[in-house]
Amino acid sequence: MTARLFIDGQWVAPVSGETFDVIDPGKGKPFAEVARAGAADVDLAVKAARRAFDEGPWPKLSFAERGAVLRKMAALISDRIDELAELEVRDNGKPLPEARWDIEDVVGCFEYYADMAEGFASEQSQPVSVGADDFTSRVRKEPLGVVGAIVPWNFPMLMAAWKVAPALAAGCTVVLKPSEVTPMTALVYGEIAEAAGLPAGALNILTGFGPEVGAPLSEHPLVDKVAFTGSVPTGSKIMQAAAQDVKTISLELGGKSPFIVFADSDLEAAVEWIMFGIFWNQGEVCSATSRVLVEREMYEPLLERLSAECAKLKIGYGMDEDVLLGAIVNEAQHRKILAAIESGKESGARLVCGGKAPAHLSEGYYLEATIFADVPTDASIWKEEIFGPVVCINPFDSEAEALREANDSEFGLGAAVMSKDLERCDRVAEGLRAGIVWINCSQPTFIEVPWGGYKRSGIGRELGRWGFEAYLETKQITSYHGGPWG
Ligand code: TXE
Repeated sequence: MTARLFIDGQWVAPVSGETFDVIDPGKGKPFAEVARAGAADVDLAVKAARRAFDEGPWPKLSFAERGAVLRKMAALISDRIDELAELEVRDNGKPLPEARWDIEDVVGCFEYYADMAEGFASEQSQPVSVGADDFTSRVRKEPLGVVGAIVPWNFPMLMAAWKVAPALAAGCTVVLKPSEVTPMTALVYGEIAEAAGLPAGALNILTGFGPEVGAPLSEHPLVDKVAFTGSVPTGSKIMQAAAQDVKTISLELGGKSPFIVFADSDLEAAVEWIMFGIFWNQGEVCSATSRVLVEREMYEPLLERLSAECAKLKIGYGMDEDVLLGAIVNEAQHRKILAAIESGKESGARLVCGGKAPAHLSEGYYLEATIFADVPTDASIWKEEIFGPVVCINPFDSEAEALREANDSEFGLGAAVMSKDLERCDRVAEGLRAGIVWINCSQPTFIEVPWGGYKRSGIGRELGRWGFEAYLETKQITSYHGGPWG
């Protein structure tokens, strides 16, 4: 599969014959070479997906038949968990146990949508009363068409699964474009698709760069929907490209997720969830707990405890034992985070701990766990997504102030609230303008519930039945029984 694209069930070289290196961020060195697709390959892949959709058999199978193929894919991925987790560590830099969770979640995602497809067949035709005696209507759910799935580098195989599994279960055909930064596990989907007996063209995989593959894919007139996870500027470009042909889109974009901690909270619980919320996956998480608002009484004690915990975090290569903070995904992201830290220092915020690359690691792209306190609310580190192990913490004096500060953001993906007063938690949860709100925790993600953001954090929802219906069209079929048919 190396340096090949997966198009129409075949492993093929890109039209240009070009390749590019994949870097292991934990070592800062190349470890693989993949094909560099371009617009010509996009055209071939989209046409293969179009043919597979228009001529079948994939969209014409029953939901239950497709469910069975997805179940096989889940089993095949499950058989390769160890290998795939290691590949994800080398590609992305995350610690091995976290990479294992990712792959386990990939398996869970394919199983979940296999179940959903199998249980969905009976829902295809529901009579609807239309209030006119001579008419009956029924509503059918049908696959939406050809999907361009464009995914980022923070959870490479999992973000692809969130799109590929429900899209295939629904009967769509897919062109998957992984991030150029982490293309390796996406290619394995091609092997899994072959082994599971997915028909040729139902899933196509193109490795390559955003402007060279993502842009022509989102502009291609034969694509019906673009499903995207990534940055706001790229999401906006995709939305503009999709507008040309009035394509359906779903966008899961950035965040600057607040966590409100009231002073009646258990201090250790707050420490645990904040540490997890911002340092899990090196903080390269769209819903990361990047802004913490702490009721003043607890502010200094919490900062002290968090700083002590940061000092204990083992930073290092993702394959090494006990590592909790792995490598930043690449040099560019490392540079971007360091620049954000510099701007934080210049803003007058207090650097509580971290703020630089750890001295003991001479190769790879590592950063210390970093905490800023007393952050001016107009500083860019308070407002903009950093996408790294950097948390900003400020005090508050009243519930109303906390809610106002939490909502004062152009983003609205995740948010969290912690208090022993559960009524207050519910009240605050309802007041938070975000698509995902956690009470007394932060980050746990379940496949059964919708995932997506308010405001600039995106459009549409993934996961659960919402993430399945996002790949279905809704058709009414209305029959007249009056006149000669009466
Ligand atoms: O994102 P891009 P990048 C944020 C995070 C990070 C920043 C930049 O703040 O620092 O984005 O990361 C493809 N048309 N997030 O540059 O560009 C690209 O090849 C179509 C948040 O990696 O959004 C990749 O496959 N596609 C985020 C995908 O888009 C294009 C996760 C995402 O890359 C394209 C990652 C174009 N013109 C980064 N240009 C989250 N919400 O989880 C690029 N791409």
